[in-house]
Amino acid sequence: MKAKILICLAASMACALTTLAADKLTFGFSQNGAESGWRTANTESIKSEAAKRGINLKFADAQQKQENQIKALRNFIAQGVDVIAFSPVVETGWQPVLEEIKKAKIPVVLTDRAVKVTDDSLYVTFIGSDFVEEGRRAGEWLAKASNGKAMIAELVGTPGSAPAIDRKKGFEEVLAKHPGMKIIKSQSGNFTRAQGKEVMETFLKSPDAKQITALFAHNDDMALGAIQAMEEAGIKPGKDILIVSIDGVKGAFEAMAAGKLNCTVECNPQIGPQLFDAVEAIKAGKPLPKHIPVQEGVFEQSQAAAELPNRKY
Ligand code: GYE
Repeated sequence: MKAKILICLAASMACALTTLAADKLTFGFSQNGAESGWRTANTESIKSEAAKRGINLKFADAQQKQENQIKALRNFIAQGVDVIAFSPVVETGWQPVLEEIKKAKIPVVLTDRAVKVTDDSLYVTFIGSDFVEEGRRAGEWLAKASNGKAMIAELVGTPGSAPAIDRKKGFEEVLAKHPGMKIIKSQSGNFTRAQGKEVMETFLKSPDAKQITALFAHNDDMALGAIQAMEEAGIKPGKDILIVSIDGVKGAFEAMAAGKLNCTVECNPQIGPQLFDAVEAIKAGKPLPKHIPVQEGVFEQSQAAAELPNRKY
């Protein structure tokens, strides 16, 4: 009798386990790269949340190349994943592959960066920050800190990417209200520390280098590279040149605590929990808003030491 019960129990457990395995959601995520501290934290947030929820994550890194990302998306279609999400490296050129995904009836979530398409039914929702607002926040901080007088060098993000386009737009909106603030140099550093340093070196070698009083970097990594270039050129970052950047990574807080960076505008990469809430809502057939914003703030030097121990990325 006992043996029979045990056999029954074992059989139903096995059955429950197979159902669980069959129910396990398969999720394809195409990350745009590994270019910055922000990106590393973003990948970590998505991977750890997938593991926590027992989601079968298929992860692909596109190394900041759209063609790699399109290949990864087509692979996800071929594998018949339940949901696809991706962080699009650039804004344009997605319509055809999104149509292929729609034909395959796979729901799409955009994370971090938005796309330009004529048909917004090609994705369910976009989870990400308001990059124009981040640019405005950086501009407003600089206007205040410089009393509306600044000759600005700008380190632009990846060309054609939503954060590069929108941060510039928001920043320039503020400049339009301050005739004493001008961008006198502007070049892309592709969101990396190495290229941020290289471009700053060229800025500092140009004949009008002495005019630069401020730096706006579209992300912290490029600002950190530029700080190195300034120090090597005998310039005091954060003093001779005011520096404002975006992201709020740990390295930026360390640089602020050391007096080398003046301000960072937060852009929160920890979107794993919001992403999988959305994925699970889609699977449960619940409606979602077209844009799910991410919460973030602005931090100055005076707050850096106190905030540093709280930084998770
Ligand atoms: O600011 C930058 C990264 O898309 C918000 O991409 C993201 C940006 C982030 O490389 O560091």
